[in-house]
Amino acid sequence: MESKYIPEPYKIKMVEPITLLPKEERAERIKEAGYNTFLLRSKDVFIDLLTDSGTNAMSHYQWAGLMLGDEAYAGSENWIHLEETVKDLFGFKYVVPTHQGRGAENLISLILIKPGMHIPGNMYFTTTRAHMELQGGIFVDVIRDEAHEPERDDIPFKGDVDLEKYEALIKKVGPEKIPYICVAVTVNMAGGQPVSMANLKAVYEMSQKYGIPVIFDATRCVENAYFIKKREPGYENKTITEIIREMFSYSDGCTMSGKKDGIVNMGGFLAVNDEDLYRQASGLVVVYEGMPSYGGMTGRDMEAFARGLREAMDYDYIRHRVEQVRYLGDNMSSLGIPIVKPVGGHAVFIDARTFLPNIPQNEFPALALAAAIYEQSGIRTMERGIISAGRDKEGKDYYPKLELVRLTVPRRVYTRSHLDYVVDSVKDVFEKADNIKGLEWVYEPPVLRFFTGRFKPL
Ligand code: PLI
Repeated sequence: MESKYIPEPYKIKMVEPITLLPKEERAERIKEAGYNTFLLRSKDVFIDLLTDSGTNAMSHYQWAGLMLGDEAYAGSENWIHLEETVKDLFGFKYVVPTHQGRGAENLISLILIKPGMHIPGNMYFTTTRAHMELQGGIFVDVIRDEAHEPERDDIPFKGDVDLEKYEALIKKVGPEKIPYICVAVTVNMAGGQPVSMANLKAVYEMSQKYGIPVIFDATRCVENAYFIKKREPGYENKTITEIIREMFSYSDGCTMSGKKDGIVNMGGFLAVNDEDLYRQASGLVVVYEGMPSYGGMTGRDMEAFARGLREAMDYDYIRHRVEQVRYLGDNMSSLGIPIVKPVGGHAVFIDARTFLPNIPQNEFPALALAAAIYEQSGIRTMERGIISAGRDKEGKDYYPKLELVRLTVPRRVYTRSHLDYVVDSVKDVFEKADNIKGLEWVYEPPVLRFFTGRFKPL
């Protein structure tokens, strides 16, 4: 049965042509890219589902805002607008701008993490954990167990922190060895799964008991708020803005990549309530990002970001965004294609272990599948499995339970017919899955290896 589709709550006034290369050329391009979809040229991609990061379409109101860019080195009006917007929407006292999310992750890690400290979180994210480890920190996964089971679709908030795991860590290492807990709303690597309000509240209460700050990764917080409205009793009549306000009242600060739920192409921030933390971050931002009144963003970027954050709170917008992703997932699932369930907020994740049962994890089934999907259809997707997980301090590969291919839907970019083409194309690959071979390394970079690593078929 076909899933219901909500019409786009926008009309198109500017277009960007896309082309589907002939099949032989696609095979050549992916080979040249070392079978890594990150290394394809954008012009060779027909439908780009690599990421929803910075790939959003801005509204006419945001584009109009670009013309109001105040490019002063200090004290830009657009910064004041962005700062006021963040304080108003999220309720924090202090905001430090950064060029994107990882700039904010760098600042908080530099300030709070000392070598040997443990940082609990609801599943790792690549850049977040990399910054923790660069400061000598040890990331500890405290997400509920079911988040690692792609088939489990009976859990509405698969991103929740497991409070027992969290408390066990506190008791084991001592609260003084935990600089903060990082709570991602939603959880990207678990398939875009949300965290419930009840869990956010409980995590905050436990953290306060032990004197541990709670830092949210707010990157996809609006999608999380939508899921709370839809799935958590008591929130059905609340606005997205009210839900966001309550969510962040259970935290001491956040990092945010504006490139996702900020509906912009570039931008980020760190927001906190503690004045001393703010002073330290303002000192460091000058070294790594730029003045505390731009942090690596242009004035026009900041204006678009402030406007994008407000637009993201609109119910019609966020409903279409999340339901569009669900439409893609439901239609793939109804054909028997194994995906992570329930479908998350920003992407459909194919379970590559089930799709390609004959390829062992150390032969990179998820990347092999991503390469095959490109070759079949010109659609670009992303590996989220063993390659993304990287190696530990001893140089051993992490073996994540989830070996996934992410089909990430950019905001306000593609229409229903694009998504239907995606479903048809993945179905074609699924029917010929036996022909897909595993891969081996040709070049492995030392950090964040998935971005630039190169491979060849076995
Ligand atoms: O790409 P940045 O530096 O603006 O943000 C880093 C970042 C932090 N947290 C989370 C949950 C992310 O998803 C994230 C970036 N995500 C990317 C690039 C993605 O493709 O999912």
